[in-house]
Amino acid sequence: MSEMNYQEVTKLLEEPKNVVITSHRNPDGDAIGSSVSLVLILKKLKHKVTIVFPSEYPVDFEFLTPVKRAIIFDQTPEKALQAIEKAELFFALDYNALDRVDKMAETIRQNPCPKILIDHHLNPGDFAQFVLSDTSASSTCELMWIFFQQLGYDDLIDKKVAESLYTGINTDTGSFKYSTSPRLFQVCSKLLEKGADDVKIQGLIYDKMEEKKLRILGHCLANRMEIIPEFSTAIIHLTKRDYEKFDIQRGDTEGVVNYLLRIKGIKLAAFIARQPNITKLSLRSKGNFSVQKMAERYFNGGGHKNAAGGFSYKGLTLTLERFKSILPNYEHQLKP
Ligand SMILES: [Mn+2]
Repeated sequence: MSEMNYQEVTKLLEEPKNVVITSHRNPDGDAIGSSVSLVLILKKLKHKVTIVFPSEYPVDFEFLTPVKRAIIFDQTPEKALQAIEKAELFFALDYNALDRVDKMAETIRQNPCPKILIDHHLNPGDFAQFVLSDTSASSTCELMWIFFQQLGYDDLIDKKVAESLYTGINTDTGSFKYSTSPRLFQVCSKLLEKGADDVKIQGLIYDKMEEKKLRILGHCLANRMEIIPEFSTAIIHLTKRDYEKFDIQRGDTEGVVNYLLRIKGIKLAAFIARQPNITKLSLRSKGNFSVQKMAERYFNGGGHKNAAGGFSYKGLTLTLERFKSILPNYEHQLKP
């Protein structure tokens, strides 16, 4: 692995090439924004550019239109692998290791073409010859700006490129709630100078909830929320009847559990819902309390320290009882 050698990269990009851009499984705003910005720039330089994602991207980001032509490995694996085999120059954006691209990894390894990695996660892998890795960066999109500047491509950054980069920065910082820095705001200032319409982009990303989803959220908060102050815990549960009445489909209740953590003093939040054969739990926590351990130990699950999930074969009432009965085991950590 070597650092980014901009002179060599400039040379690589002088002649039109078959370029493949990849990002991680379940591509998010940063993965999509960085990939799209690079497509737009490289097309101006007459390269043939293909985005290959391991799995589908959220339709929410289709306003960055070049993403619609991305090849999705899960949908057309042969097409994806063929594109990677034919690559003369390869980009890995927003991921640090080949295990993030699953079954595409071997084909990527076997293609001897030059590879460029741009990423902000810890421990960048050694599969790329050129690496721009900065864990202090908010996002890969912030690093794309620096990459383009170092290559002298400032003139190629137009409104569309700027809006792609803004999308990744906005989503990876939780709307500028974390991972911010003086440099980030400088970059954003430049993006706005390039014509990025930040208000429009935020509307496109966030203000698109279906009426049904907001009504489900309202029902959860008004009728299904329970607070257990002595254990700093909040619970929302949904019954089988709720699912029928509100015609709740997969994804309709996503994010509901997070609202509980907005309540002052709440350290543990649980969303418990009756599914056809099991009762599912989504757990969230603040600070040091590990819902991962709780999910592993009591609910056949796992995840991360502050976000985990699990299930029980018991019905809703029994699962709720069980959840409440284990809270005293965590009294030290959960007491206000
Ligand atoms: Mn990212």
